[in-house]
Amino acid sequence: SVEPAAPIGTFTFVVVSNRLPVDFEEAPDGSTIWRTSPGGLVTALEPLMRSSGGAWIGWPGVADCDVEPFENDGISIVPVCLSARELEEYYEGFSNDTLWPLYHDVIASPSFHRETWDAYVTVNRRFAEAAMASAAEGATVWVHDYQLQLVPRMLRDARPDLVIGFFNHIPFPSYGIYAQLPWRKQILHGLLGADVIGFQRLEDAGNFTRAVRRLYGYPTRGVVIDVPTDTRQTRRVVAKHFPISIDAAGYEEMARRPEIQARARQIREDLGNPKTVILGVDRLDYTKGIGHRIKAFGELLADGRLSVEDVTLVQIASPSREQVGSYMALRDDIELAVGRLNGDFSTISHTAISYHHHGYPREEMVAMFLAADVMLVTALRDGMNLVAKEYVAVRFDGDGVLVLSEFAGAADELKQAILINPHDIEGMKDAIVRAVEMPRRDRTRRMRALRRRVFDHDVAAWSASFLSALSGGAAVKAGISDALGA
Ligand code: GDG
Repeated sequence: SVEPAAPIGTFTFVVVSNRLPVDFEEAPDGSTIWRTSPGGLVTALEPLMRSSGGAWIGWPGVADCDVEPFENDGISIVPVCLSARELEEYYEGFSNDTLWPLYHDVIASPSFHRETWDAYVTVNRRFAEAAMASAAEGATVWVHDYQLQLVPRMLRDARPDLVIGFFNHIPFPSYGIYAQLPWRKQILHGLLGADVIGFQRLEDAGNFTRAVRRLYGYPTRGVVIDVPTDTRQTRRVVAKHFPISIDAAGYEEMARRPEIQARARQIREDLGNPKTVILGVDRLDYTKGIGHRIKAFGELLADGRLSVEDVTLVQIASPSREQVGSYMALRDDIELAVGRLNGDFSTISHTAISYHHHGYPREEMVAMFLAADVMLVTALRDGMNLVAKEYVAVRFDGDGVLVLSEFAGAADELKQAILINPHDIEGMKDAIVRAVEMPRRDRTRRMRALRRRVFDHDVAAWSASFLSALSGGAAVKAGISDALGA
């Protein structure tokens, strides 16, 4: 093997993501409390992290903190500290105001600022250095998402001994859009430092490979890209889709708990026992099509095709990126639309839209899924959309109708949902009415097929297939194959 040129650590499996899977909180007495934040990625990687003695590198969620590495629930946590200025430029700026809108087909217009790019490079380097200092010789390092696209190359240059994977959780845009990015070549170069680059959809992987051909002219064969090295050889890089999923059994287990079922009944009762409860659950983000959904619902009430006596729309909009200007404007737009619609259609006893700008505990989310007859996922663009899969996993009763945007990655798998184009308001209105009126037999038939898909392709299967593509023999050497059941 090649002699590592940088300091090396002791971990054979290292995960790098912008956010750590723990939340930092300060107790009233000034001491630090760490709370595990129950994201999908943690659930997916937890067993593997424990059995392989893995380390997780990431930002702890507060600016200017100075925290030493520590262990949480059997996982080693390595905090990367960021200043308030870096957060503004690297996270709110380049990640969320440049890359996020660009990669979501410019639904909002991306800003291009040279200073925020510089911060992106600096912060990516800090993450890469933390990863290197943790990774043992020959370790597997799995880097996540659009905030850290330069890390694979930084790792490869300093530590050619590492096996490097990258997974992009959001879409990768078509070349015509990607080409707008002033740093388009640097980002591709950064990603091509990985051995395997994973995407949600087949189309994302194709878009990436086409961009590599256009901007670098490297030869590609199917999922393989031959990347030239300094020594006039080529390195084989795989760019392939690995659709992410959820801990389906975990969701079903929660849904079967008597107290959660009781809570679901209570929710319906508190809403005035409408015939139909329609639900939307999203981060308050302009990619999620919340405004389009509200427009369609409002028109259905205005047309008299639905009535507030029978139908309530519950919209959970969890607070998100509240420091970014476009998100502040979005919140105003959505809340104006909700307020208008409720003003026009609600009665004293029936509210048209029950709107909540809150985050809820996961148990409460599961109870809402159980309480909802129709689930609306109307994203204008979405890497995957886990909410769609969670709804399906929860519905062990075989009931419930999923209305799903074609522009969410989940639509590639969840074919038995009612698929919609959220830009087509008439089409969306028809789909909602169809969902509300669907006979029980059809609901069950569709839900059964959807559930089969989600349970057969759960998050454990996702991480296993990514890591086996990454490793071939390397994961076996590193001793992480046992944890995968290989
Ligand atoms: C990115 C990509 C891709 C939401 N509100 C609450 C809450 N949630 C949970 C949901 C779900 C998760 O957050 C959101 O995941 P999504 O996939 O729907 O969307 P993004 O946040 O945009 O995620 C996306 C994903 O990464 C994974 O690769 O699917 O396309 O954009 O799990 O249930 N959870 C709780 N309270 C809330 O109020 N507990």
